Amino acid sequence: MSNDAYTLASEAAAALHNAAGLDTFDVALVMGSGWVPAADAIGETVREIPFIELPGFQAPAVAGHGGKIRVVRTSSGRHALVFLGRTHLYEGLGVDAVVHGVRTAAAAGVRTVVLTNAAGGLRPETQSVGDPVLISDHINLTGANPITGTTFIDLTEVYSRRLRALVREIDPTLAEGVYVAFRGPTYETPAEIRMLRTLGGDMVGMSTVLEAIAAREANLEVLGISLVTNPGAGLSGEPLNHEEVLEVGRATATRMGVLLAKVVDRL
Ligand code: 6GU
Repeated sequence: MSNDAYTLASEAAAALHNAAGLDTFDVALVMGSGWVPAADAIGETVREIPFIELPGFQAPAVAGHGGKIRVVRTSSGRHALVFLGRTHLYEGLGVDAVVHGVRTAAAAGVRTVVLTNAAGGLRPETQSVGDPVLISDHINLTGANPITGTTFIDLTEVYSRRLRALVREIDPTLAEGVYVAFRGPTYETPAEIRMLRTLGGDMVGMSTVLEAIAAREANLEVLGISLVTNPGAGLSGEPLNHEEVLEVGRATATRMGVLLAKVVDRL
């Protein structure tokens, strides 16, 4: 075992190849809160491997984050690694733990990663609760970065234009937006939400951006999709809670699952 984050990801990938009995995977999907119920629609389960059986993975701390990798065979015969749960920066395990899944997927041979999340909507004028929104770009306000050292990485097109166009061919009604990430675990104040609207944000959450950066470092093509589960604080007058995030996920599971299944089949 090694302390180096990239070596640890290679060890996890080897364990994954072993456990799955496959030597390559086509795509990885990270299912955020609210998205786990949609996972069943992606394809047929080949195997499930609990995170705790793989080097470097942590058992998730939060309800709605399942804590295992499901190996799925899609209807077109592709193999997907479906991460049922992710580690968040607010858990305090550090940035390497947050991006370990993406680095493991890259080391396992994946070329494309689909990052999903539940997000607060910053544009209630045009967004409805339960709408998926394609992430066109992000603003990283977590204060963290998965890359250390002097490797300068271009982030001009973190979220692949090609993949966004492909998803809009499947569902032309989908909007695009800029995802802003805070560290959490608090939701934002109404003043912060007003700030984010001024800054050009469209959705706000606590995940995805660090994984997307790590994926670009590994040269993976990234697709990001937010499920808007509630308006940001102060926009609706209602207080926010995690249970409502999960409830919107359950209510939209079929639509999100069908969308993801079509996406992975067309990659
Ligand atoms: Cl309003 N904020 C953050 N940071 N994460 C969320 C959210 C809001 N709604 C769902 N997830």
